[in-house]
Amino acid sequence: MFIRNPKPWHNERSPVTPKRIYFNRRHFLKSVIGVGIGATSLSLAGCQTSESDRALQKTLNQPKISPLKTNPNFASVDRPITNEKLAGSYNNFYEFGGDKSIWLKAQELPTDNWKVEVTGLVKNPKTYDLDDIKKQFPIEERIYRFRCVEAWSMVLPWVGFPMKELIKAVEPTSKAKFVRFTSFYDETVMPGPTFSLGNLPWPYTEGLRIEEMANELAFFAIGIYGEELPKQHGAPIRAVLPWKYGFKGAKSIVKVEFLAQQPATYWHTRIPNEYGFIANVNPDVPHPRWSQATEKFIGTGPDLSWDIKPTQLYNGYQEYVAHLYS
Ligand SMILES: Nc1nc2c(c(=O)[nH]1)N[C@H]1C(S)=C(S)[C@@H](COP(=O)(O)O)O[C@H]1N2
Ligand SMILES: [Mo]
Repeated sequence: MFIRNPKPWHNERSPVTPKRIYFNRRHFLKSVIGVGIGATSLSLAGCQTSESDRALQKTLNQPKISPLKTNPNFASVDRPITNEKLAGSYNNFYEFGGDKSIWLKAQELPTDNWKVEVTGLVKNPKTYDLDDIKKQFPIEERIYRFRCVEAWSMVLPWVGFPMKELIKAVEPTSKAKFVRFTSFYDETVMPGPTFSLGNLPWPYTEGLRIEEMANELAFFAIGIYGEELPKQHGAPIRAVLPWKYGFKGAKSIVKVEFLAQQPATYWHTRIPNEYGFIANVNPDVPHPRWSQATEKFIGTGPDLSWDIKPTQLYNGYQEYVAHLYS
């Protein structure tokens, strides 16, 4: 029911839809998350539960992660946490399509018996399953700002563990200078965008310099809103890098490789002049097709309006990461 006819703007070469278009989708979003928002809204109070809303809610009902401890250093930010239904119905996951409404299609992602292979230039290569991960690493909640390169933002409560804990466990050798994350890919369940983006270099890959990965902020998420990750958010494990644009945070990771050279990554390979490898949030570096000086903090009101906020350098996380780039 969320299928739209291809429009000329679908041909834009972007991990993303041009913002003037997708911010006109408020009515669509409203129809999907009407009930969650309606609870706090006079105009929508007591409104009917639609079938799509129930289907969405079902995708968001995941096993609780417990015990759940919030890291006191990341217990809040300067703005409220984004509505769960908005965050779970406004996603980028190009394997399942080129628009924001992939949440239903993403339910095809097969997550049973998930394995993450950690390999490359490390002393202790290991293939982890989800139980290993939950047992071996200190799982905690962190509230992070989230900034997409498309100039919208949210605040999301992730559950997971710092990437530096994985570094400690596998011990990269002195030759390891970079890490590459590879997302799950299976074209039989992942149709990709319906519009043409040219030859896409699947699987989705992203990467970091080792010092970036060892930073306090770099995080592997296995949950959100206190529960295991819904598929549309990149179940069962994805990267979260709050000082970088959202596309750096690869979803549904199956492989983590430690490398000597900077790896080719998905968007950088596809459109190098628009999506860099470093991709730190920076108000002074415009995207070639739009400014990054401000952002739309979405889902701030009962009608899914947004606040325009000035973009912060490193998304407000200067104290943690500025030294990496001096
Ligand atoms: N495998 C994969 N990971 C991905 C993407 C994608 O298309 N495929 N999109 C990225 C982009 S552009 C963003 S903004 C975030 C969105 O995460 P969310 O949908 O959980 O908010 O995921 C990132 N990780
Ligand atoms: Mo993004």
